[in-house]
Amino acid sequence: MKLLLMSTSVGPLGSGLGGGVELTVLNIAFELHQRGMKIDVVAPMGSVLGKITVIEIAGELQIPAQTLDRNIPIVMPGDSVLANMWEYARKNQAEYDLIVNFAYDWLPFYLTPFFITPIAHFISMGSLSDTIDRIAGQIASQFPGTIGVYTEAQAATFPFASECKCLGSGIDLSLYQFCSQPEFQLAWLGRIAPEKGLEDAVAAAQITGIPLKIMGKIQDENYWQKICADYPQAPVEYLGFLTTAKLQAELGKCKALLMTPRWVEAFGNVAIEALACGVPVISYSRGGPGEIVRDGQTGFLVEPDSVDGLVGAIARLDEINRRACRQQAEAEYSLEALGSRFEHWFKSILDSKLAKH
Ligand code: HBI
Repeated sequence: MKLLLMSTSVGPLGSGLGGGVELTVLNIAFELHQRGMKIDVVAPMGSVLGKITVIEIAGELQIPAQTLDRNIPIVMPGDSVLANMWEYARKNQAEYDLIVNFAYDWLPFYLTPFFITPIAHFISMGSLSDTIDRIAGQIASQFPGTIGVYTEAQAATFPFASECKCLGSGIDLSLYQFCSQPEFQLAWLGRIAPEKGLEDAVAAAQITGIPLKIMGKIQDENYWQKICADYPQAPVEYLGFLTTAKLQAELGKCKALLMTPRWVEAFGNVAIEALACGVPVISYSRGGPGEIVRDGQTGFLVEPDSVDGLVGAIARLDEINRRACRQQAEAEYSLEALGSRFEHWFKSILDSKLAKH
């Protein structure tokens, strides 16, 4: 199978601006390449992806959809990297059996009927805009089976929920070391932006007095500065946007990962990174983490937006067996399992395409 993966349009792969979907593109590309498929990735200038061929495209990045209101008109910069990426796809489509879109934008959906090569769309967030809901719904009914998502909870946010294929996620477990003896610290991972609710984790650190290690890309500087101003005494340390090797070494030393999503987190790749290190996950029971964490077994699910709930769960961490966390990651979130789910999805699209002719 020859695949062309069209990356997210909000930042180069490897920059962290694309959040969890960067990891998904990287993992799918590596795993399917491992299986002997021809994989090319089209992404904004500055993207790096190891041994996988990346076609770097110039142009202005898209505005992150989660920063915009639900019902604004479609916005595209003049020299749009997204438009340039899809111009490349149009010109080279004949070389590929399937094109896979990972951008959460109107254009790729709109262009789908104009292409000869079939296009699969992996949607990486819950419903954020009326225009995406509408155009993706049209594609879902015109090209059944071509919309993929992470979780049921994410699918449920869309009017076309029943048309979505739930693919879950996965990571290269060999990159994550199990740690049985944590230090007196907690972790928070992710893009530092309002929808991630970091302030609640900082508040919980202040109440419990347990140091909080914060890792991830500062996407919204004002938001980060406000947290620092609001919690000057909180025992927190920002470690930066780390490589997986450094991230898992720090994460493994933590008593738990705190997840505080304000939105319906589509998946929460950071949750399976923690489990892979043997780190229990304490998360608001919202979105993807609600389908990942086995409450009381591999972490705790807490009433959304309840800092007291986080504090109560932190007090119960001794109930959790850290080995059970690693075992869940191995059972459910391996790269092999993820690769098979995507490969099966792609083949079902090609089979139905052939069936049409
Ligand atoms: N916003 N417009 C737009 N396009 C994307 O591809 C996009 C986004 N916001 C966030 C995002 N992608 C990723 O960080 C998440 O899908 C994980």
